[in-house]
Amino acid sequence: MGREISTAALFVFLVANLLLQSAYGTTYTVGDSTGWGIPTGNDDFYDDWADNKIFAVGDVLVFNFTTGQHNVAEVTEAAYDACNAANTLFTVNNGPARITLNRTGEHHFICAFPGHCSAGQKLNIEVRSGGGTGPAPTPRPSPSPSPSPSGRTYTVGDATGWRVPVGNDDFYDDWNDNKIFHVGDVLVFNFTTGQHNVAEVTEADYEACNTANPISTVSTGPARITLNRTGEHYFICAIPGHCSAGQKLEVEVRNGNRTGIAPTPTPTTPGTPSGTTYTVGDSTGWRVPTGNDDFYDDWADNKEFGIGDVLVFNFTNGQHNVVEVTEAGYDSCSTTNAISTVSNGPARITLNRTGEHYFICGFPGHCAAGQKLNVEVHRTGTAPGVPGTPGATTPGTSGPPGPGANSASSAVATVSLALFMYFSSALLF
Ligand SMILES: *[C@@H]1O[C@H](CO)[C@@H](O)[C@H](O)[C@H]1NC(C)=O
Ligand SMILES: *[C@@H]1O[C@H](CO)[C@@H](O)[C@H](O)[C@H]1NC(C)=O
Ligand SMILES: *[C@@H]1O[C@H](CO)[C@@H](O)[C@H](O)[C@H]1NC(C)=O
Ligand SMILES: *[C@@H]1O[C@H](CO)[C@@H](O)[C@H](O)[C@H]1NC(C)=O
Ligand SMILES: *[C@@H]1O[C@H](CO)[C@@H](O)[C@H](O)[C@H]1NC(C)=O
Ligand SMILES: *[C@@H]1O[C@H](CO)[C@@H](O)[C@H](O)[C@H]1NC(C)=O
Ligand SMILES: CC(=O)N[C@H]1CO[C@H](CO)[C@@H](O)[C@@H]1O
Repeated sequence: MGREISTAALFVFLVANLLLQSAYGTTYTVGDSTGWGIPTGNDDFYDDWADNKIFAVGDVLVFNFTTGQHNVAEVTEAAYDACNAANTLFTVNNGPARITLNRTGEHHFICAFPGHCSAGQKLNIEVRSGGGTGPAPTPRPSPSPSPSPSGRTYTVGDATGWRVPVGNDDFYDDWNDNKIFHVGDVLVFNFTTGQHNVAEVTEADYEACNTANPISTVSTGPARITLNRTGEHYFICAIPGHCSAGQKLEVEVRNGNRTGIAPTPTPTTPGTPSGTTYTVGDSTGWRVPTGNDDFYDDWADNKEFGIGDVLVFNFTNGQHNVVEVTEAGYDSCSTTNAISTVSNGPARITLNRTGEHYFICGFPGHCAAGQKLNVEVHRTGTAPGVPGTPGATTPGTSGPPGPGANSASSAVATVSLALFMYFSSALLF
């Protein structure tokens, strides 16, 4: 049964894929002969490149770069604007990278190598629903259904950035003095990662420069912090000695909002059922297990995961990270084609799709020593009494290992996507 389904599914997929490729997929080499690198003399090089092009679902972008010198990461709009590579949607490390445009709307790509994005190695494109390179029948659709609250952005300390002030302990007080902050505004703390960080703390901890119980800490600079609530906010650098030397900022955020900003700027993801939160490894957290290579397998063993559930990987920044990888990457402890990487702990990862999920630590040797987790997510949440359909995602054992080792569920998912893309494109004619 399983073999019949996956064979039939594979056939349909191949046919659909052929039709798709022959009819629609245009391949673009990003930057044409320049390829994907830091542009020289023109920060807007990739904007200019994209300017006169119309992209459609099924088109392929080729990012041509030398492996190890650049990479390509898809990021959110906010991360694109800030050149923040900390939470990419996915990263491809091997060039040339072929990326198929699977969905409509804005796509934001950056090079995640330090400094590259801010020097202009970034690309923002809009993808239409289909029709490839044919004449464009419709005007550009409105970019995004979710209105991005456009608060004012302040760089804390202006050109000085976020560091221990010299000669004036009240430097950040002075900076802040004549400013009025509103909900939706963004503070950019510009600092060198590893030399400073920014922690939000309570008033008492601010006064005492106590770094022990921060409300939140961002270790990757520049850090963009959206002011989400009214009232006083207290920020310090949690590196020893920095706060008491004046690297601290207190701001008051007002109730009012700027013209055109919705009162509640950042609603939670719509349609996501509130799930169960699991701390991976419980009190052990996420680290190289000692004495039991199967520690994380054992941890996951008696648990049922559903869409909307959250995995918290608790680890110390710089000592571990968490990388979602393919089954092959998991088996071989390779991050070469990572789906996503989170470098800041504790990392909260929402389980967005059914099927198998593979997480490893990307630090050398950690995965091989057992810092890896494989979970299966069922369609339904973890509400008691709702049966899952475990047979649908059991990896096939009938075929030989190798290129066909995809699970039946991912084949079906791929076919569904291919058919959806094919039929929705066909409807245009
Ligand atoms: C990528 O760039 C290299 C070096 O410029 C070139 O030789 C190669 O043909 C390019 N590949 C693609 C797919 O454009
Ligand atoms: C597009 O979909 C395919 C098949 O699901 C997937 O392998 C690929 O990573 C997707 N590409 C992007 C850019 O999401
Ligand atoms: C952060 O500081 C560096 C070095 O001073 C500067 O080059 C960069 O433009 C600043 N970034 C932002 C976002 O202000
Ligand atoms: C603002 O709200 C968003 C969404 O709830 C959250 O992810 C973010 O961390 C919040 N920022 C701050 C500074 O609290
Ligand atoms: C993460 O681990 C640290 C150190 O073991 C602990 O103090 C903290 O409470 C843990 N955080 C979470 C979210 O579990
Ligand atoms: C889940 O979906 C949200 C919103 O699309 C995205 O920001 C997040 O990265 C996704 N998480 C995973 C693990 O794919
Ligand atoms: C809470 C609040 O002041 N909301 C206002 C935000 O701005 C919009 C547009 O100016 C007003 O309509 C809201 O009343």
